[in-house]
Amino acid sequence: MVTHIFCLLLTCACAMAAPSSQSVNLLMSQVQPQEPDTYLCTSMNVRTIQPYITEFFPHANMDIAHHILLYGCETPGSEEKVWNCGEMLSTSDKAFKSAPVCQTGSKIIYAWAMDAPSLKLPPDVAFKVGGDTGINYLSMQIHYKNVSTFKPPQSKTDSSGVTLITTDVPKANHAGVYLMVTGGEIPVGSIEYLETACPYDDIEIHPFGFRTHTHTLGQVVSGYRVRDGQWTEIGRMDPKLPQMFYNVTNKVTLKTGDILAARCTMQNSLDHDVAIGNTQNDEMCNFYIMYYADGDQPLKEDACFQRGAPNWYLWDYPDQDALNLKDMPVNASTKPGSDYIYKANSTAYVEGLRLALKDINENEMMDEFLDGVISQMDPRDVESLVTPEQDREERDMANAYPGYFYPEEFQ
Ligand code: IYT
Ligand code: CU
Ligand code: CU
Repeated sequence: MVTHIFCLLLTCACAMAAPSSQSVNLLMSQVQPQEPDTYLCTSMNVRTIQPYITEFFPHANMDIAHHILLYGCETPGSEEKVWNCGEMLSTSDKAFKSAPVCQTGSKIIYAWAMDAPSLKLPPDVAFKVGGDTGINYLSMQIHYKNVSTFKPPQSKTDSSGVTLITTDVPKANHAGVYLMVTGGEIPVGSIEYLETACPYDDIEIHPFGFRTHTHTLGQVVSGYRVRDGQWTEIGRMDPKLPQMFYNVTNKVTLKTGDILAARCTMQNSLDHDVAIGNTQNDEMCNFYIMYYADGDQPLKEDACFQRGAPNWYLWDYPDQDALNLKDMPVNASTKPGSDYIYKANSTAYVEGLRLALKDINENEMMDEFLDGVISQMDPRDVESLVTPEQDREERDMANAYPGYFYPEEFQ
């Protein structure tokens, strides 16, 4: 009996010393940013916390903070308690040193913007940090929009941030984020498509959230899985809406043999060309996929980058048979809830489309004639045959890639 009570006490004491779940605050330490659009970062070493993160509770007010991003870093951007980590390093508040969010190995793991609620990962899913995950620090970036309350006479301070629910009980599935990203540029006065696609060749994963990111020129960002030539939307969003993680459009899985594809539809109404780059005056084209996978094996590759316009469009993807562009949804450049199609019209796009369609026509002609006919003909005659007649050309063009749009002259 005595030992029995002793045991009970012991279990109880152990449970108190190491509760299986803890909440951890990652908050700004009473900062007073003085310039609008200041981006501040603070970080924490993950050795001090339990390794499985299952939930995120934001503490922020949308009148003050425009967005919060939480990153896992291999090494933090700075040793400072708080530093300036803006994409637009020009608005540098002299009170803070400037440094990137992470020095090395950055992975986005949570995003808050405007009215985003708390994020609870699916049951048995956690973001793992520490150990061999490559995540040694968590860095939090807050974009301060309105700073008037931090100036005299109010001189308030800010402690916005995120509370993490962590546990040391291993979860069967781990969460991760896959990034689709392009380079490229958007010519003055045009609508342009920045596109990327990659073969998926890894363990089976289950996407459950997506986030889009562009700066001011983005109109629509959409992402897809292509399996057996069939396109399925993972997510589609107006990037001018809060750039947080939304639920996927379709709960599909990704496995070896699939292709991931994404498009940012950009409209440049400014008076100069805009290229992809790291400041707010440049553009970005990002489609993030938040997923979970069985076990804790990380992906070999967690980003898909292509050069983007004017040098790369989806018709430049090497395996066109597998990509099967004619199944690309026509609403890829339409904002959810609207039916307006943003049709690309840049010179590179129009020229590229013309060439891509010419290839298709030639291939189809070849198929029809290859057996027998061509082999018996004079090569010069073959050439005149594979050059399609005008009306056939127009019909084929309209049927070839429904997800692409034909400039007036093609219609
Ligand atoms: C040039 C570009 O597109 N930069 C993006 C993508 C990016 C994400 C991560 C680049 C790096 C990263 O470690 I995660 I290097 C970019 O900077 N996107 C911003 C955040 O920094 C993540 C965004 O809000 O999506
Ligand atoms: Cu912001
Ligand atoms: Cu950006």
